[in-house]
Amino acid sequence: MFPGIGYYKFHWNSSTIFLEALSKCRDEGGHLIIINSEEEAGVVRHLFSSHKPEKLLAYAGFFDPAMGQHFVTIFGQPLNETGYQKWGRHQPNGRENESCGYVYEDGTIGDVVCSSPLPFMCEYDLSWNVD
Ligand SMILES: [Ca+2]
Repeated sequence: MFPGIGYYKFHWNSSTIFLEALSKCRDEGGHLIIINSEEEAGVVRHLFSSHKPEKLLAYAGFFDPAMGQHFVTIFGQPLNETGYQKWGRHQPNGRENESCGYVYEDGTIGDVVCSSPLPFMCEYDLSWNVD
């Protein structure tokens, strides 16, 4: 729980493909993390540094559905409207074969092959445990 930002669950020890990560977050009542601010990127950095996973990237809630370098969130919002679009060095670089989004330990984002076994981060609305 990060006051004013949200609830997060870092499945840091998972080796999960993108679609499975997507449905696992949904099953838990949340969604794959979508970063909307520098503060939220700070949460990502914090979660990585406190868990120290073997793999330093985790699936996030955006992808490139047409594989044309037009990234949108899992809710269909263009990535450049989310308030945060800080790509890592040389990212996105996937062209046709890397169309799923991840967050890196430093809070930057990138694209990766959707069948890569990776950790993932879920996010929950702040009202999650209220009602
Ligand atoms: Ca990439």
